[in-house]
Amino acid sequence: MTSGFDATIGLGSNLGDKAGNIARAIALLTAGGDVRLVKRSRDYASPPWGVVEQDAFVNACITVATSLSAHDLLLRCQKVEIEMGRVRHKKWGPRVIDADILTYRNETIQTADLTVPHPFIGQRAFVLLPLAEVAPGLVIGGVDLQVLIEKVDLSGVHPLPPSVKS
Ligand code: A4P
Ligand code: MG
Repeated sequence: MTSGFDATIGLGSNLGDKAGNIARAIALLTAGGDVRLVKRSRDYASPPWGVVEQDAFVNACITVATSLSAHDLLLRCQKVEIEMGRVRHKKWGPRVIDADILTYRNETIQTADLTVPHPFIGQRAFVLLPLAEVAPGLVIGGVDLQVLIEKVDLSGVHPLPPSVKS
């Protein structure tokens, strides 16, 4: 384990109760005890990236400590997506929940079903800003997270006030 966590995970939702979906995904990901939540970012509101004709997203990042391999962690993420009713329609299209592995230890992984670090981190303010909250000293592909943040368009991506549950 490095810096108290093994992996960073990015979460996104733009259907239904978006913040509620993020909270539920974190609870499900960490329910078994083999993936332990180390730190959670605030939720961020962000305009849709990639496919822009869709509803705005809520995004967040977490750091986790885990004994699972990167591949088993991916399977856990996919299990949670399925459990939450995610149906894959369209690349980059609307989703109840998306859970992506952003980094795993300081490994570089390039297999048919897993690319780590996640290839689009450097282009996505909705990943970089919450990631900086939970893993400020992170280096991604040899580049400091803070340097990546300086290069990206941050407009429209802002933290949401904590949701009040009755
Ligand atoms: N895969 C490869 N590497 C990874 C990884 N590091 N983590 C594979 C997770 N999965 C990884 O993903 C397709 C395949 O990627 C998986 O089968 C897995 O084996 P998917 O989630 O089924 O499909 P997708 O949604 O089309 O692709 P992806 O890459 O998850 O979508 P993105 O890139 O996350 O983009 N705008 C805002 N503001 N906020 C968002 O959260 N999200 C997207 C989705 C687009 N625009 C957005 C947001
Ligand atoms: Mg995904």
